[in-house]
Order: sequence, then C-alpha cells, then structure tokens
Amino acid sequence: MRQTINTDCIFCKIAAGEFGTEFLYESPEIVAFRDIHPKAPTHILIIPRRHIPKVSDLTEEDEKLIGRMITVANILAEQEGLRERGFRLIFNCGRESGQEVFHLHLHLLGGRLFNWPPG
Ligand code: DGP
Repeated sequence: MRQTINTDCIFCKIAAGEFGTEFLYESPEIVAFRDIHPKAPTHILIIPRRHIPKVSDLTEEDEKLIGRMITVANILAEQEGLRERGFRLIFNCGRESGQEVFHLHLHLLGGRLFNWPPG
C-alpha cells in the first residue's frame, strides 16, 4: 500500500486546506490552485491529493487520475479564457527538469507567448 499523505509535504498540507489556499477546482482526488511564483498571467498547479512524488512514480493504476488531471486543466483553461489562445501543460520530473516540490503537479500556464524549446 502506497503512502497517501506526507506530513512534511507542502502540497499535502495545501491539499488538506491547512493554509486556506483558494482552490480553483477541488474533488476527492484533485485540487488546483494558483502558483505562488507565477511564470505567466495564468499559472495554476493541478495536484492529486494523494502524495505521489513525481511522474516516474506513477503506475498503471494512476492512469485514470492523470487523465482526470488533464480534463481539469481543460476546464480551468476554458475558465481562464485560454481555450482558443492556447496554453502549456508541464510536468517537471526529477532534479534535472527543475522539479522543486516533490509532490506531483501539473503546471497550467497561459496568457502570453511561450518559446520552444523551453529553457
Ligand atoms: P516545480 O519546479 O515543477 O517543482 O514547481 C513547483 C511550483 O510550486 C513553483 O512554480 C512554485 C510553486 N510553489 C511552491 N511552494 C508553493 C506554495 O506554498 N504555494 C503555492 N501556491 N505554490 C507554491
């Protein structure tokens, strides 16, 4: 049985409502909230409530969860007026990707032009 909550994890605490963070979306499995250091006019983090450190820790059992996270990103992109303009979804995974918080999160970024390839 995998661990569900890590009491040392900032995103577990946010998901538990410990800091009163405003949720743009919430369900029994997922919450979404604005990034504290936004890199674009819209910068939202979509996270599972369950503590999964990173993408490479996912298993086939999590496929429905990940699919739902993408659906939530689409719902929020629509709400933010980004559906037609376009937006970027990012999972950083591990040290070299720049992942800083080791609780799975999907970045939804939009409202400006992005470069490719990313830095
Ligand atoms: P990453 O580099 O993919 O691990 O991105 C982690 C993001 O989490 C980063 O953009 C800043 C954001 N972040 C870190 N701590 C907090 C926090 O306490 N509240 C919120 N809203 N965002 C946070």
